[in-house]
Amino acid sequence: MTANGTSNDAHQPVPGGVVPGAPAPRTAAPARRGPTGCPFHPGGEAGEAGGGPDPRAQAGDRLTTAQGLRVDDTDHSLTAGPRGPLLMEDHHFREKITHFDHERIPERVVHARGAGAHGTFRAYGNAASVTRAAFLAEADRETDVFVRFSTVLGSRGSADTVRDVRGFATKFYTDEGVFDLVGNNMPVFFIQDAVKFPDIIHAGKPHPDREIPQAQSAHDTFWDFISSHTESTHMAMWAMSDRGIPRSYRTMEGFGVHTFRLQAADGSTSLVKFHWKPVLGVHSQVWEEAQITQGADPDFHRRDLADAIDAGVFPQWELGLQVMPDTPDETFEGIDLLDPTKIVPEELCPVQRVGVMTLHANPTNFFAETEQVAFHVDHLVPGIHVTNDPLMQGRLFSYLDTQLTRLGGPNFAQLPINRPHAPVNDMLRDGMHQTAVHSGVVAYKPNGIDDDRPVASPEDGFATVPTPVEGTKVRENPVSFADHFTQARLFWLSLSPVEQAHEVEAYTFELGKCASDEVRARMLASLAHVDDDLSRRVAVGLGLEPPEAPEPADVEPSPALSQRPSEPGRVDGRVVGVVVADGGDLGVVGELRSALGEEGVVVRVVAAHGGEVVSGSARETVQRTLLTTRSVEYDAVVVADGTAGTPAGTDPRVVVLLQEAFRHGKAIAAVGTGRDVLVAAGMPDGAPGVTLGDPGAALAPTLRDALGMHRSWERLAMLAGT
Ligand code: HDE
Repeated sequence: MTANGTSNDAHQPVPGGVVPGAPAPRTAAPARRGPTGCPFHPGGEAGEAGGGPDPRAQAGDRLTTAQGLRVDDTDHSLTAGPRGPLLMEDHHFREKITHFDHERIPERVVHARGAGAHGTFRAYGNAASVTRAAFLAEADRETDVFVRFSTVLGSRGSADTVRDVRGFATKFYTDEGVFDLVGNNMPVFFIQDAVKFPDIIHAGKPHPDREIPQAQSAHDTFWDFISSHTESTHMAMWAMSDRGIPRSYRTMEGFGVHTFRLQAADGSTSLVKFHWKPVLGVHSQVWEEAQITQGADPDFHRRDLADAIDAGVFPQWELGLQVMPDTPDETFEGIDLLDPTKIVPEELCPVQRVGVMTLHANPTNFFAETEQVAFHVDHLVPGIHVTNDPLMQGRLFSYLDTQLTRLGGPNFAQLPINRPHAPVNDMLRDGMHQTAVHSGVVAYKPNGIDDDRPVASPEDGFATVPTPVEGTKVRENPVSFADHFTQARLFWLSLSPVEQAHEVEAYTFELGKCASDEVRARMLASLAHVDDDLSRRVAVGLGLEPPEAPEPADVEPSPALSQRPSEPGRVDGRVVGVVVADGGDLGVVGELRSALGEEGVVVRVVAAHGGEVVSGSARETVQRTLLTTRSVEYDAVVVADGTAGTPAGTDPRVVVLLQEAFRHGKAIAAVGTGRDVLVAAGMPDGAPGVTLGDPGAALAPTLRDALGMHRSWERLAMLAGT
């Protein structure tokens, strides 16, 4: 044990006289205990190293007070007689209620609503030429991660599927310390300077008078801000696109947004943008579906993530790097790499995949892990460095600062979810909620008492890349930050016609919810700078005069920005709902399960009643009734043979289910007389993505491909009139 006390050993007798001048201890320190009374095991915590109960879990099978006192009765307060007043003496009542009164901590000021999961990152090894960060550079090295996905605007209890930006924050517990990649599912940001962050967030949050609307951008203050800060136009285009309403966290891309400076072992540096590429492809809901989901299942994304992990369908993303030369002007192909409202199109600089992340475990306790996890842009490891992007610079201050309030003091790094998986010897001492028991008397440098330990590591510690800094103190943007529309136009022109129609619909909806004529007019003027057709179509929807559009910029579209797949992708965790009835054909359920189950497709039985459906000797357990389900739960709907004329086939809710699935571009199929149910629901004959008549086994390949394309894009095009 060193004098500054880094040992974890329990029951270590402290030898007297080791520290000159310190009083000689007479007794050994007591055995250390976890927060719930379990002893720590030597060499680590119980449950982690040597087995035994996890010291962080509740211990024993008896109800106790926080002091470990067994409780005789927790259902009756101590009163002066059965009808008398409560007595102050009731220690159990006071402790229980006091603790309850303080159960909440402040929610995150942004990104309050989220869900997390544990996993592993495995490096391919090809990043070694770019960074010395071992977790990226060494082939097959595995690093533990915790990821938290989130929305931005809503409160902790708001719905998952609102139109919003999604947070995608990853904590890598590397051997060299924690690295946090605190990104979003969109590659650009609304503002170029962090000093405006409180303004954009105040504008996006509910109006302060009535606290309405919750978790929505469709209101005056948000669009007042966006239309007054034209640098927001590009990001707003992303938020109004299908990216603003993801199908699942599992089908979202992630972006580090800022340009980082990476340094290789030989000292060479590059300017780099981080990307997460979902193995399942990038997919979204459609707007009506997202709205219905907000009511039918506000926990849709949280549930989807947890269910997938529970089912062993582990979500995966590949980490990608766009590597650009570190030139003095920090630009690439004319794009200012310090401007967080700009992307570098993948066609100009390909994304090189350098590793894969697999999420394989749900949190044990939401509060302890997902709520208490503390990310910080400044949690870096050797080989990964920040740049002068003014947004990034501001974030370097904000994340540490916010944790002090949210997690109640400076020791949040000691919370189990935030603990590094590398030795910590920081000489930070005391403070609220100190859980380390530092021994020794030395907590300063230099020191002669403990051989000047701990020592700095000039050879492999984190050393800032020496970059020149010069200039006059000013409050102004670089001139190159002034172009606010070219990349917004690039985004628009890169979308397929269906995606463009969704974009128009989103703007028309959002501005249609604004009461201020001035805001709507200003926003239309902004859109006219992006594209004449876009602003005209939105103006028509709003019933307003389209503004004059300036001469459009000449831009090359980036096909990589479109979400429309060119061929069927993976279908893991996709859900097929099969509507069945007593006495009808139940065989289709098993046929689809055996044909699609191996690829991770979930087949759910939907019927008019709960329990089981029975047909002859066949029976199937019902997973959803027409009362408990809604179309948004399915990626495809099948109506089984023999359903027509039954309570399931004639229930008006089946009509709603099918019509919604139809409008949302989902695959629909009917077997045998199931066709009559489709006809009764008004499905047009021969509509794209609607399959009639095939028995289950023959249906499976068609359904598989349809699920792999995510939607019937032809049907969506037909519905959008494009
Ligand atoms: Fe954040 N952001 N942010 N942000 N951010 C927070 O930190 C902030 C920005 C992002 O799941 C807060 O711990 C400023 C960009 C994510 O716990 C806070 C600016 C990007 C999360 C904060 C930005 C992000 C946060 C609130 C400058 C994408 C959730 C609670 C304009 C690259 C992390 C907290 C989690 C959270 C400040 C801009 C992503 C207040 C000042 C750009 C994913 O510190």
